[in-house]
Amino acid sequence: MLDMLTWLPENVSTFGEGIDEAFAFIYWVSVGIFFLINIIYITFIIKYRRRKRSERAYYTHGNNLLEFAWTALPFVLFAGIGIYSDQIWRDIKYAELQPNPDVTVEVMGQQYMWHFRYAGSDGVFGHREMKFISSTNPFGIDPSDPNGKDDVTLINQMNVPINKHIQVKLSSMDVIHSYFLPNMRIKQDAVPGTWVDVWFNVDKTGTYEIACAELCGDGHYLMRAELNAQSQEEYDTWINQQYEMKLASLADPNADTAEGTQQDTTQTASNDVAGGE
Ligand SMILES: [Cu+2]
Repeated sequence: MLDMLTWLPENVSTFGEGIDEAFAFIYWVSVGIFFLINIIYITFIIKYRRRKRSERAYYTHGNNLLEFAWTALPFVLFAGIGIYSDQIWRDIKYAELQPNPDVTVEVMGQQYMWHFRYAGSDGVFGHREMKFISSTNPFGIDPSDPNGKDDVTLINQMNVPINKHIQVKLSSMDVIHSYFLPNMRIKQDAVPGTWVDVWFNVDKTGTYEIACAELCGDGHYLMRAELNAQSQEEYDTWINQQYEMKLASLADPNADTAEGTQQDTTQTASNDVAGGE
């Protein structure tokens, strides 16, 4: 019952082990201190109880050695945890230490869905600006930039190849959301008006949950997407299909648009995930 660590979802991230070790270390230190404090507490209640009705309370002005000890010990403990976890944290969070990306995906949070954007077949993201953001243009892609025309956008579905450095550029178009990938050991706030870089590297194919971890309104619980981690071949096939659908929709704007089709399949897929739990 004590071992809540088994509640953690499967780790499929290359840096997840470090996070889990730090988590376990802090968890067991807390469990140890919890029992230590309660044992001392109960012992003292019994040992120093009033035995006779006539017994008077006795006051002390403290003990310098004791006070020094219970100030110094937590200081050493917290400073130690800080130094230890920074070794893990820096590789994940420090922008200048992030590895060169193999794939870059832009992620935009919106009440209550996630938008994903891939550079088009030209490999270049079209210029974007906050002022162009609208319900039909969640990333604010500049309509006058030809590079943006073929960019692929998806709702609630993100595909990535395994064993590759995935760079996520994260933002929000309304309120603060939090991009949470439990299996990747990633949780990062998405803040309107600013872009934050996040990276991960999945080492196992599969479908994983993407959730919003910041209470963002009454539909917060609906804000889920899925991450499909694929082999490089599968991913290449998938992204090429996306390029083709996008180019087809550009050539014939009246045809059933690629985006519409993607939305439909995504909807079915997320229902399956939700129903399976
Ligand atoms: Cu949200």
